[in-house]
Amino acid sequence: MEKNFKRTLITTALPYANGPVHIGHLAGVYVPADIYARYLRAQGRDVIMIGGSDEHGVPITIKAREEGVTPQDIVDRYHNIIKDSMAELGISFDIYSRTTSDIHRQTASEFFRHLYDNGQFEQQTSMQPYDEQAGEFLADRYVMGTCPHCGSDRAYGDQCEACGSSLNATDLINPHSRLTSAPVTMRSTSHWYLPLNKWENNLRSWILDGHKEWKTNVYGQCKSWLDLGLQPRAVSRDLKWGVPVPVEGAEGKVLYVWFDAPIGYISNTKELLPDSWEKYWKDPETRIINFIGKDNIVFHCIVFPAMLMAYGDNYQLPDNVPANEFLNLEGDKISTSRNWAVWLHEYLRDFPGKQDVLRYVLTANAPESKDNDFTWADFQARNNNELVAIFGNFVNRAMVLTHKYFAGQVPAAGQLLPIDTAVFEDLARIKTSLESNLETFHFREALKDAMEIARLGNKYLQETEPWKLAKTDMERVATILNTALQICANLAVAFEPFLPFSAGKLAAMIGLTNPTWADLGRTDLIAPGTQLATPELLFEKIDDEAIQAQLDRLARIKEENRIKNFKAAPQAPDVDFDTFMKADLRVGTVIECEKVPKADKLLKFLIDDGLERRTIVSGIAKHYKPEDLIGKQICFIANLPVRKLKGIPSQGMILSAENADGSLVVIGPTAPVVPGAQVK
Ligand code: B3M
Ligand code: ZN
Repeated sequence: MEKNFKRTLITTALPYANGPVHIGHLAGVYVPADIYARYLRAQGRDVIMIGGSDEHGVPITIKAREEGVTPQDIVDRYHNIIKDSMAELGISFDIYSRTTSDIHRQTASEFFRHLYDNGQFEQQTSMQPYDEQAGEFLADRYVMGTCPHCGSDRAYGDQCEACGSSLNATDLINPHSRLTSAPVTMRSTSHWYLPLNKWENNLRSWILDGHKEWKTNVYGQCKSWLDLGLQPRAVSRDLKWGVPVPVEGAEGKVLYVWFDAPIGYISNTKELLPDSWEKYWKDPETRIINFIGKDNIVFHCIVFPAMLMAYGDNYQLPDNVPANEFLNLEGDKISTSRNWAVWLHEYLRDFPGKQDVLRYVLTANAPESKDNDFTWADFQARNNNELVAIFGNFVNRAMVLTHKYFAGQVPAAGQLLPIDTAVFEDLARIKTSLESNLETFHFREALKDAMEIARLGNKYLQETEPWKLAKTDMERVATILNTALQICANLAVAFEPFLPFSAGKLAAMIGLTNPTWADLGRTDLIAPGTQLATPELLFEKIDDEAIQAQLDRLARIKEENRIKNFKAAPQAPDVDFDTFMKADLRVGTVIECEKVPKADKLLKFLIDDGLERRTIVSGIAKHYKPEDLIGKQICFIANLPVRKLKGIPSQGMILSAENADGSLVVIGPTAPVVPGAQVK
């Protein structure tokens, strides 16, 4: 439901401070939120954008334990990396704070206490996993055991990473504690629950009747949650890291991370505006927009709104929650634990000064309505074929021609044809579409609109060919270049939300100061006589080597993961010694090696075996070039019956080891031995 509003509060999901941010976070949340905030600011609207790190929760404690440091050390490290890298990317938070701040702890604590005092919680007792040796309750993530679905013995109490099924700690076979390895027992413990069922009707009418305009993925997820019926949800945990439950007798209990984290939006607003924060949260003329990823929908559309309803005091609910789907990387799901990601701080190190290229690619490819894939080939193509070839090229031509014919001064348009108005009719049409896409969170389409302006500019110069008129009609050339430069100025305005660095550079080059959104579409943005700066390229080609370096890095990570995930096969049943000794294992030297025609797996060897030489056929052609094996010493079984492979009698079997990726490595002695040496 559209309403009149005076101000906008933009919130961005608070990233967990247990790792740096990656392109998935950026494409899903921070880049779109930043585009929107910059757009509203350029319009002179009252807007604040709130961000911060989510510094509680179990994964942070696990990481701290693994590294032998405190949870505070972990969050300090990642909070700073995240904060600095997002600032460098130009994400224009009005505040980027953290949930370990005093003001947050107080705010979250007070929020809980207020609900508690007003009887908004139910207390319930349940059986929870417990580690007798450590004397602690165990979060699901701290319980490990055998997966009932796939048999992996490394499943966690919330999920099995081997088969992907989500679990309860009680589903695991032989559950044991990750703290001490002790077997897990069950103990009863009491927690506070928010009865979501009590708010179900309010939530239904607020979302299902009141917000039909929400994105279909968001609306659909809410509807299926509501249709299933809501249950009370625990909002406290037995854990040492978090905001203590502010109730007597609650020692050793903290607020559940998903209870305190969204309150972080409120605390961070308070920290930013100690005197006026309330109008951003409690005035019905404020519009609240939550930018999040799809895995956070239920918390932002159901749980947090129920918390706000339960609190009362005029807290406003979000007007829109434009959640995005996921971005994959080179066809695989991005994963912090598998290091399968492009990390923002590493990108900024590897591509200095190219913030806008990443912003551009992530917007052009934003997973707005379905999961999307980031590939380095696409990154390079979009930079070279779009930013360089269209946007950069147009601006550069306009600049260079003005320097050539008018010594770099913006020419006055000729008398007869003051400005090419047809161009500006196109601009007006683009502006309408651009605005409507921005207002409705269709940032990919909005970016296409902005790019349309650059295409328009290129087409205009291509059709008018001012370089051909220079000898005969300088008045016409003046009109054309004035028009082209006004298009450049429009580009600086239109691109500011998307590519703030390049838009700023462009504005400075053409002497455009403090443009606002209202300037978009104007034909008189830069005055005749304005001196242009020396032309500088807005974008540069990205070469194949830079891309290859990134692909190599990903290939290395894939390899590392393969090794990490390799699980040795279970040991085979015993074989008695005498039987084993019957196998005649020997070392031989490869004299000849060649591919077997019409058999893509087979290599044919001639082996010096210290006797008469023998032929062996082996299925390793996919793993070796024949010439690389000639002269090598290899281990083989000498006394197998002769077997014909592709018609060739093979007199033995060459031994190889199978690597984690299925590749085969031939086995040989670690120092030269005489051909025919027996293996004992
Ligand atoms: N930290 C989950 C996430 O990063 C969580 C978001 C909190 S928003 C209040 O996906
Ligand atoms: Zn499993």
